Amino acid sequence: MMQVQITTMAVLAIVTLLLVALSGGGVGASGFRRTATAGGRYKLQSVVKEYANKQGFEAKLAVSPSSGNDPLGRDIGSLSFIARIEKSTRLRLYISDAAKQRWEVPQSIIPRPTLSSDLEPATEPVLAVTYTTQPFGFAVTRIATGEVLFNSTPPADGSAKFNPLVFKDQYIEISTQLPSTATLFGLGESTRSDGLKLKQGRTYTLWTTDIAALFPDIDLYGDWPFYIDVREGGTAHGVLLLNSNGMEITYSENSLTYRIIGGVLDFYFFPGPSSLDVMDQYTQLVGRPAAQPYWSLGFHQCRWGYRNVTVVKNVVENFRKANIPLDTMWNDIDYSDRFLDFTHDEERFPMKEWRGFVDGLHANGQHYVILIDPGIGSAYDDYQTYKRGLEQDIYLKTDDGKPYLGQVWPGPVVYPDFLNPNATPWWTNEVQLFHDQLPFDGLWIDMNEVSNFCTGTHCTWNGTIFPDGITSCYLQCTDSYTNLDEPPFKLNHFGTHEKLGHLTAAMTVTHWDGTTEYDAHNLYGMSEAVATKKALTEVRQKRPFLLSRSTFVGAGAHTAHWTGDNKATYDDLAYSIVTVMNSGMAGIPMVGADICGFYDMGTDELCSRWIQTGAFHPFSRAHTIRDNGNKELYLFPKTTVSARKALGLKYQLLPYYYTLNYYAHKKGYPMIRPLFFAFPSDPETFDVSYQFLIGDHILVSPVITANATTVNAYFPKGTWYNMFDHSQIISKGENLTLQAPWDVINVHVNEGAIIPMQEGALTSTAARKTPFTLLVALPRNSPLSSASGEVFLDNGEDIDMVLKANQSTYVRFKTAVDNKSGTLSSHVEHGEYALQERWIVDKVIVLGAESAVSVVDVNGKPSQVKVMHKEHNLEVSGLGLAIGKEFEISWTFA
Ligand code: MIG
Repeated sequence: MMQVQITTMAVLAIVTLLLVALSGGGVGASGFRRTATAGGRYKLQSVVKEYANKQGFEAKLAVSPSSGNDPLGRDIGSLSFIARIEKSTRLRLYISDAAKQRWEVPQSIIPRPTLSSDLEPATEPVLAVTYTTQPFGFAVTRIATGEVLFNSTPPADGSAKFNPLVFKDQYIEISTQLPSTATLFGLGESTRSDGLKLKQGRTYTLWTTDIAALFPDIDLYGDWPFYIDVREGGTAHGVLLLNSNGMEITYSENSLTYRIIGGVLDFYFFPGPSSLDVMDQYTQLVGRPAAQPYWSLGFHQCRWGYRNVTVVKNVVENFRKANIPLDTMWNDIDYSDRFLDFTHDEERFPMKEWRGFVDGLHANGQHYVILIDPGIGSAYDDYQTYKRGLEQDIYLKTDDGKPYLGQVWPGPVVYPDFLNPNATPWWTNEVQLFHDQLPFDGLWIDMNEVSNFCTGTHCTWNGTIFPDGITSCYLQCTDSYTNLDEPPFKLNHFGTHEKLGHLTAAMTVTHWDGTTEYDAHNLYGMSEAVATKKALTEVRQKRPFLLSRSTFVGAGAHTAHWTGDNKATYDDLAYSIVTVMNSGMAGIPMVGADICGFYDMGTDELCSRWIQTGAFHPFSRAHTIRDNGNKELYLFPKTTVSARKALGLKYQLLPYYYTLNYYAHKKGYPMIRPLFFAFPSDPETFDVSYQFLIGDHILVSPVITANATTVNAYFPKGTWYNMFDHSQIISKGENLTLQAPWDVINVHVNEGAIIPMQEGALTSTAARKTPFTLLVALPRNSPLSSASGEVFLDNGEDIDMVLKANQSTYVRFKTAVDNKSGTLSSHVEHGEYALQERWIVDKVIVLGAESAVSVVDVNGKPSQVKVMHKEHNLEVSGLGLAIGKEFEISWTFA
């Protein structure tokens, strides 16, 4: 048996040592062992190519012994195994049929290096790969520590039970050993009944499904085959399986098993070592999250059932009267004529009045978003969008070459094939034609799993026009199911092992190039998002905003996301906190839940709690189903109070959120983060599911139970200050009970942070023009301390979000304090833009300033600023300093 590794010589020594240590027959601490296990199906036959600089190799695997034709199909006889160090921080391991090209995620969906792309010049790799020849298995090791991160060979001591690699046409199985020191996060999308970290004994089904998000623990709208593994001590790595086929991933004791119904094994390993590093490395491959326009971080109001322009006008007016911020008004399908995309009902939404309304929103610095569905109504001769699509030949087809017929709101529909390169120009033209009439600011793409009210392979329509609101199937379907609809391995689809084509396009339906829905199903929403982002950018020539229900890994590069159809219950409120963090970890950081619940009315108290939480999610939108009565925030007295408070703070924090948006775009960092992201060496944080961090520094501890007046919350070690009253908590790293009567949301900033804030306002457009306050948080009772923070400023809607002269400004703030004095200074990059916008820093609040202050100098000179010292807070106001120009404020303690 042979062990090979593909790294530099220095590394070779370390790895060899590791293997030698294990070859004595014992099981290493890492669980890696060389002994062959019976029942292995593949052996490594030969290494056929080694890349220069030990950057990888290609090998042939041969089936041995074959399992024959078992119920899951025949083993593929010969496989290629390719290992490539694509970068020092990215290891790719690829296994596929050696004889035949199999389905892979198209480059148009995730552009990335191919297997024959040139490798980047060799640098010190962080990860090494080793393999066993028979049964074939591979292991990925962190070179610096020798820790094994992934190991597909079953341990001989039986400490984990799984098969070595199985590779058939419609069934691939691969597992990894996991030590007890591993904690896993990710693998979505699903609503989680049991919190954030993955739980042993659970199976995660990845198949995009139109099912209400209120049902936990089953396949949901998105497909995110990516996890982060944080090991004891806090070192993180990420594992992506880039495969769009349906799969189930089972987390068992000491192992994780993938069962995949097609495609290839295309693993990418990202070494971290921090979770933010993992996000950086992962989004560098799948796509950096899209820059979001400034206004999209404000509050959004939506509902299904805003029947006419007057109603929506009144809602906007009522928000103003209630003094609750509102940036963006939405319309669901209600505006459309017969539910057809890019049409409007002239009676209820007369174009002149409707356009006047949208112009009015714009004049007031507000925005407007409308919904479209992918199902293109095919029942009407006068529907030009449908006809133009037919002419362009861009619909999904059945095997007889006809457009595949499904049914959604407009009745019979056909579905655009967004993988077809001709679909995007057609779609862009439709967006353009409608935008020419009504200048909407964003698009909401719903139902793109893709949803179908019928199940069938070949469906026809008998000409009856359906009554409004029919969700049962009215088409006649004659079904000829194949092993694509019913593969030998049944996914736990819909939580009931339904056929794969259940309430979606049939699996035999084909795309332009012959690709089947069987392979591409999970990419439908993502492909629509790619096309829609392109269309919106081209049409508006501004930074696009779109919201997609269905997503795939990398969808964050194109779209925002919401957690789907939840319910007005405390459980659903709790679920939303977890799903929002999971979406961020999937690389889709612009995310939120339907505030106050989609189904059911709920209570004032629940809605109050929900806005207290939802206000702080990056995408903050209230939405509800049409069957519900009105439930806008201002209709409930308690909710109104909470909304003013929570959104009031969110709006003050918009510069901080926007800077997080910049980092999400630049580095893939989630805007909302689990606690372990910032406190990885504190293992208590791994179990915190229902609190979240805004960036690294602001902790939100929401109430998620009825009738509560307190909340139990975990505070990592350090000093934390309440964002509303600046009261302090000094935590040893402990669970604390905080006061939380109905109108209180606990939001705390931790030591070491400088938070850029502005004054609140009823729109982000107005808030953006106000003076800045810098909130500095220092540890209590520590004579020497420091804090830092930053702000990114641009006009909030340029297509590119980059640091560039005259277009944007980046400022870093630093505070250093000893027991006699303190300074706050700024370092400015490209200040011209901020100077031109005349932004000023007017106030500095230092939390944790132990004594009163005798002198304040600004830029080295005594100044006439107003100074207040109360308990541990120092407040300096009347500064009037241009944020675009470097400054230094210093003070001496009395
Ligand atoms: O079949 O457009 O999740 O937010 O209000 C329901 C109507 C279709 C589902 C979305 C929901 C939206 C609704 N849509």
